[in-house]
Amino acid sequence: MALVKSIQPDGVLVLKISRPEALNALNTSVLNALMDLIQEAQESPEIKGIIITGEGEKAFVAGADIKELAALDKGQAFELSKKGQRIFSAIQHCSTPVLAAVNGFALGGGCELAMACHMRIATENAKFSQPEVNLGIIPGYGGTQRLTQIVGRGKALELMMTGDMVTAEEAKSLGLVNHVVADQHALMELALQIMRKIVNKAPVAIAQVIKSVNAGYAFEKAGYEAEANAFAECVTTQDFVEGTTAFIEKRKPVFKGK
Ligand code: CO8
Repeated sequence: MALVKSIQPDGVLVLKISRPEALNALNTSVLNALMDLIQEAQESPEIKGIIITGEGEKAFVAGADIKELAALDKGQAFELSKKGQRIFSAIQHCSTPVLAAVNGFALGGGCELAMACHMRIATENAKFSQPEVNLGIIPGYGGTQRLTQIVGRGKALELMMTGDMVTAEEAKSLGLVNHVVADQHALMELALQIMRKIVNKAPVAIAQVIKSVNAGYAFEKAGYEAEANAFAECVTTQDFVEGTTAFIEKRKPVFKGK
């Protein structure tokens, strides 16, 4: 099972993405399971809070599954981008609070997943980036919009154009992460502590905080549409073939601008 769920005291659901052989990369089956479980959790009166994390100490999620992406044509790329955007939007708009406990690499779609959550905490070894340009593509699960909202336009453009990784401490100074802790044990402890604090407040008030904050971003629909179209456009290039092939062959890509 690529997405493992466990219910903790106080009605906190922990969703653990578990594909350690691919550093927990998001393939279609993980995305589908995530959508189902988020919807189920939101409708369940027993679930009061949700924590999303990754299996192991190395990765939260190292991105979309590049081997799956490599086979996409333009239409499929557009559809997959829209699908991921819908799922991550369901997380952002979930009336049950959702916290990302980032236990290692949060790259590409992994960083986008963390940003869709209502808040993020991370271990010291966590690293964040939008490295899609190394593959000849761009973020396609809402990252162009959410990274810009969280860290501001200039820094978001720098991170998306360089593909640079930032450490957990740097991410905290950018406002991308709320708290940094030493290790995975401390991470789950803090995640549960924050969630317990929240779930003991008035649930209707919590849901209304989420709704009101999200209402301020209702204008961004055009940005998501532009992102899905732009992602699909990138998939038609030779640079995308070169970028994904180079990753699979474990070498540096040579881009030609076509
Ligand atoms: N997809 C698939 N497999 C992956 C991924 C991934 N994103 N990341 C790592 N893996 C696999 C590796 O291929 C490797 O498998 P194998 O053992 O079979 O060769 C295994 O995980 C371990 O990885 P490494 O050997 O590379 O481990 P290292 O410690 O040397 O490096 C890194 C760790 C730096 C994290 C490296 O694995 C890496 O750079 N990974 C890719 C990161 C990346 O580029 N992520 C972005 C992907 S694109 C994306 O997320 C787009 C989102 C929007 C999609 C929209 C859809 C339409």
